[in-house]
Parts: sequence; C-alpha cells; structure tokens
Amino acid sequence: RPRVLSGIQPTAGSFHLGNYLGAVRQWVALQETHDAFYMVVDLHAITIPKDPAELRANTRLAAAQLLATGLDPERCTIFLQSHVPEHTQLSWVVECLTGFGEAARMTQFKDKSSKQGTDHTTVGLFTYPALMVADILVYQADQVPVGEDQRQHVELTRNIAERFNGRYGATFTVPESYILKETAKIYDLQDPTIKMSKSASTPKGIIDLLDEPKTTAKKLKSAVTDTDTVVRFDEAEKPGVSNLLTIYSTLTGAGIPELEQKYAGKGYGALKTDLAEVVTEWVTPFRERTQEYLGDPATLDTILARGAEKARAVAAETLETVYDKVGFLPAK
Ligand code: AQP
Repeated sequence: RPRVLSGIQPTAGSFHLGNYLGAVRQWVALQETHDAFYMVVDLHAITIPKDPAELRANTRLAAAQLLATGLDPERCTIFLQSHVPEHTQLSWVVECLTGFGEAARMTQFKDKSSKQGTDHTTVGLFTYPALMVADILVYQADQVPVGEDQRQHVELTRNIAERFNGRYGATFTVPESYILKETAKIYDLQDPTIKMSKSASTPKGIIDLLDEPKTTAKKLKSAVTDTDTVVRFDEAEKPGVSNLLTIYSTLTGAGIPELEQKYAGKGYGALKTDLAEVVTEWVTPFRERTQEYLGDPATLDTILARGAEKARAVAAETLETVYDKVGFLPAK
C-alpha cells in the first residue's frame, strides 16, 4: 500500500469547511486504500504564541474532530506531532540542507511575517517549513493530501529529499502532493478571491464546522456573490457563486451542471437557503460525534497514545538511517 501523511493545526478550535473539503475529506477516503498517517500538528501551532490551556483543549478538540469526520484508528494512524520526537530530530538535518533564501521564499512565511512585523515573527515561523519537510520524510510518505496552499511546502519537501538522496545516497521517498482540483481552494464567503482561512478570514467569511446551524445559515445568506442573478459556475466572473456551487456539489455528490439546472431562474437566495440545509445535514452528526469523543478523554488519549507508538516505530527507523548516513555515531 502506498503511504500518505498529512496534518492539521489545532489552532482555532473548530475545523472550517476549507480544512474539511480541501484536506480531511480526502484523508477519510485514503485510509481505505493507503497506509495512512494523520496528525494534529501541535508543534506547528506554537509558531504563533498560544495559551497552554487553550492549546491543550484545542489539540484534544482537533483529534476528536478527526475521529468525527470518519477517520478510524483501526484503518489509519492518528497521533499528535509532539508525541513523536523524531520529527524535530530530523528537522535539524533538514534545516541544515535548506537554503536561507529558499526558506525566505515560502509564501506562507512571507504573508504571515509581513502581517506580524519582524519583531513579532519568530524563528519558528521561519523554520516551520523545514519541520514540515521532516514530518513528511520521516514516514517515507508517497503522497501528501493537502489543500493548494500547501503545494509549495510539498515542493520544498521534494527538493530536500532529492538533495539528501543526491548527497548521501538513496534514502528518502520523494513525495507528491495529492490535491483534488475541485476542492483545492475553498474561498472566504465575504471575499471570494482569498482562501477561507483561520487567520485571515473574518468570522463571517468562514464556516466553522462546529458553528450552530443558525449561524451557518446566516453566514451563507450574507455570502458575497455578484450583481447578476444567474447561478452559473464561472470562477473568473462569479467567484462567490462558484465557491457555493463547489461546496454544494462536494457535500452532496450532485454535479455542477445539475445544480446550475436546478437553480435556473431561482436566483441566489434559494441556492443559499438549500446550501445551509446541506451543510447542516452534514455537520449535525459530525458535531454530535465530536462531542462524544470529547466526553471521553481517556479513550481519546488511548487512541492517540497507540497512534504515536505506531508512528514512532516507522519514524525511528528512518531517523536511524538518516543519522547514520549523515555520519553521526550510534549511541551505543
Ligand atoms: N480554504 C481552504 N481550501 C482548501 N484547503 C484548505 N486548507 C486550509 N484552508 C483551506 C487545508 O487544510 C489543511 C489543514 O490546514 P491547517 O490548519 O494545517 O493549516 P492552514 O492551511 O494554515 O489553515 P488555515 O485556515 O489556512 O490557517 P492559516 O490561514 O491560519 O494558516 C491543509 O492541508 C490546508 O491545505
């Protein structure tokens, strides 16, 4: 079975629709066909200061949500990044293979650091792509299911893997990103030219999966569309409507042409009302399952501990090979 690896930050509490449609939905499907490793990237979360109690709560919440989407610990390995020290141990080697300019060109770093200013940007935010490279390489992953915004990080991973292999001999699998075109980028409801994002979206622009259905309906109702009234998929001319159609189509399995036909002559109001129902139908059992997992933290922690054990077995083997190739003496 080919191997997949991916992660999600425990940042804002609730996952949003972009996280789910862009990434986690694919994770659920891939656990059936792949040797799948999925983690909550708590180490990445502290590149921006976090309150410890909040981080703890959000990490459990993220794990509960992963299970609630349908990830099954019998079919895939679910764990917390901080439980597998090999990630950071490998990331040092990756940092020493990464050019300063190469890291400085990462668009996520440029965006976030320019917003924060140099004094508030941590070295961790700068080196976080190297940790992400290590996250992927330490499992010898073949594919990385992510949204479009992560493509550049997977490209960096490929470059580093090839660089290491070239210098020290064949060691790493060179991974590919696994990005579904239709849902690669879910857009902000208030500004459909930017991605729906935890840090950049306003609350009205983002559909949190743990929102109350009433809130979801309100947000969808006020979603920015255009001055036309025709429901048509056209990303250049009608980005707002196209985004709504993508969400609708992915959650129901209905084709875009079918939806265009269904809403012909009905206008945006009907589309938004129905979409609110579609989203509610999907999120209601998801929210209930999340609460169930949260209500039983002992079971949750056991699942994560077992996942970490399975993950470590793979990661430790890679790290041992890498440290040997680099020239570190074994600790015997
Ligand atoms: N809008 C999106 N459309 C498609 N995919 C998306 N992803 C995030 N936003 C969208 C994908 O979700 C996965 C987990 O994301 P993450 O929480 O690890 O990190 P992120 O990309 O940093 O999430 P945000 O919301 O965009 O947070 P900010 O803006 O704060 O960084 C990833 O696979 C991501 O591609």
